[in-house]
Amino acid sequence: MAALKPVRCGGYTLTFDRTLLMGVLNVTPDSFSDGGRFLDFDIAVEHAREMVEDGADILDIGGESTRPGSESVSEAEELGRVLPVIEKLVGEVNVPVSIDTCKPGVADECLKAGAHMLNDITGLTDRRMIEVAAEHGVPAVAMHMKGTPKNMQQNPVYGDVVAEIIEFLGGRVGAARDAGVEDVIVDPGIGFGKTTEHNLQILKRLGEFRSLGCPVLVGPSRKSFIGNVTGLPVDERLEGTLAAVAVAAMNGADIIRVHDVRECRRAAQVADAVRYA
Ligand code: HH2
Repeated sequence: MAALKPVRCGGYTLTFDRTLLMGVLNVTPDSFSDGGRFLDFDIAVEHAREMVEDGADILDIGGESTRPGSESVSEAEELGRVLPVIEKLVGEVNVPVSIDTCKPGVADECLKAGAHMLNDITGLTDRRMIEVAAEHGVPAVAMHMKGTPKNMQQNPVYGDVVAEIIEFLGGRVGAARDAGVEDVIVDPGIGFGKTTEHNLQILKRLGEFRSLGCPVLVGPSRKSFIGNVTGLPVDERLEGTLAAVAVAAMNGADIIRVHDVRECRRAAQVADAVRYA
């Protein structure tokens, strides 16, 4: 497989000679694992700084929970949560800042404020989202989801889960590139319309997503499949997350989206030592 070309994010360049970590900052009252912890501006900014110190290569800022069963919030509400934090962080941290949203209006405002990357859990299926990414010249993450957060966990069925997701993502990469988005990052969307078995297959066969020729991002952190395997609640899934990070790195992840950056950095370092040995 040809080496991936570096991805430019504003003044930053992501290179793929080790596993990169995207640190999660949820400025929400209701995210599945950390809802309410970072709604306060000062606490959110402090946590972001800590993640950078701990080794985050990218920060991903979200203002709307997409946990199973969640309801959408208004654009104004979402912007009110994320925009002040993004404005503050782009001026002071030394890593790219990504906006995690499925609303083109939110993406546009945050990119105008200086965010460097767009993360769309709806896979760039809204034409306007592709246009926003192209207009700002930023890389865009296209994530696969079956259904919507409200209904996605109601008996998701696939033939070959990996093949179906690759086909979907291939279409989104083509559409985004045709509209002028230079760099698309693909994400199979762990937990978004998938059973535990589907998520395990995705991690096991992650290398197959490299056939798309794009960087592969994956987000296993603290998710239910880890709870289902270990029988543990969300606040006791760190060790399971570390195992998933090591497996993802070994199986070809380029970027892993995580909450516990310090611990995941250490796990990824060891996995990378083996991966690149
Ligand atoms: N997972 C979540 C949110 N955004 N983006 C990408 N690209 N990939 C993911 O796997 C992914 C994502 C869900 O996790 P979290 O943000 O912690 O929870 P919530 O949606 O409840 O805020």
